[in-house]
Amino acid sequence: MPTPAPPFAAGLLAELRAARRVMVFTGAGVSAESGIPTFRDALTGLWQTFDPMDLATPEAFGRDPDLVWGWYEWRRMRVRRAAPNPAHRAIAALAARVPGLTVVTQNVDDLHERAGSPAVIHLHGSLHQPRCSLCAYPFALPDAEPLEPEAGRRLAPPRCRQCGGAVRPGVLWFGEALPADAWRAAEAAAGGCDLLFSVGTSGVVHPAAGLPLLAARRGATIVQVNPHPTDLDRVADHSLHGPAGGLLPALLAAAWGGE
Ligand code: BV8
Ligand code: ZN
Repeated sequence: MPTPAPPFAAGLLAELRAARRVMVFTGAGVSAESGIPTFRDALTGLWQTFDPMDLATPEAFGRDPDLVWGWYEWRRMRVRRAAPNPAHRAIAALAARVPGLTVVTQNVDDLHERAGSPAVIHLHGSLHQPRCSLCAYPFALPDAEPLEPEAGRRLAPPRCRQCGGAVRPGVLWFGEALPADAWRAAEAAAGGCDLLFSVGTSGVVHPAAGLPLLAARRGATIVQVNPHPTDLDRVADHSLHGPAGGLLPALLAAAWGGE
């Protein structure tokens, strides 16, 4: 029996129904109920197993490409076996309710797309678009499921067909600049929305973490969905403390009923 959703503030429901341009900004927490470990949650967080600076940097890949490629293939295999959860599906369903919806994610999984969200903006790249680390030539991942390396087991990265360079994951590592077009689109969405959902992010990675603040400065209503408080609690108009997989479908049902 799912936990009954808390009554939502009438103001929140009215603002949501009146919103014409909505931005949904997500982090690893939106995929947590799909079984994908988040980075910083105690006990389950991937970073607990690894030091992020040991693996999610270009230097780490240069130093030990097999360890880094093995870790990302392990993560890609986890994502491939996972399914979108009710939070991803509620976000996809929101597109039918608001005229202008933009989904901006820090995640490198494809669960938003698999739930039906079109044109997702990936600020930190994707597990599904590896490329050559030397000439950036795209690498076509084989259809077969990746080898299941135990976390931390090494896998030699494939070689580029063009130049023989080592293929790297298509994600953005610490110290790398965000893709300019994605960042521009995300800033425009944050600066132009009436309402911004911040779902499942601890808000510690920049410059992505600045997007809800930009929206708030421009007068947007900020709705945070996270079981735990974050720095954004100070800024959000509404902080819904609970799992997104329960709260988002309940919020949409409360706002629009079964219409
Ligand atoms: C750049 C891809 C410049 C790889 C990632 C000091 C201060 C400020 C900034 C910096 C600094 N020192 C360095 C920097 C910059 C650095 C940075 O921000 N560092 C941080 C750690 C301090 N940023 C960068 O390097 C960025 N680039 O600045 O470039 C530049 C400019 C020009 C030229 C050259 C360079 C690049 C950052 C991108 C790093 N790549 N990911 C990979 O995936 O391996 S970041 C990684 O963290 C993921 O993308 C992830 O999304 C992101 C943020 O984490 P969250 O998504 O928030 O996940 P987290 O686990 O933290 O939180 C999950 C939340 O979910 C929790 O709050 C939890 O309560 C909640 N939750 C749990 N369950 C649920 C839930 N919520 C809802 N429902 C649930 N069921
Ligand atoms: Zn190459």
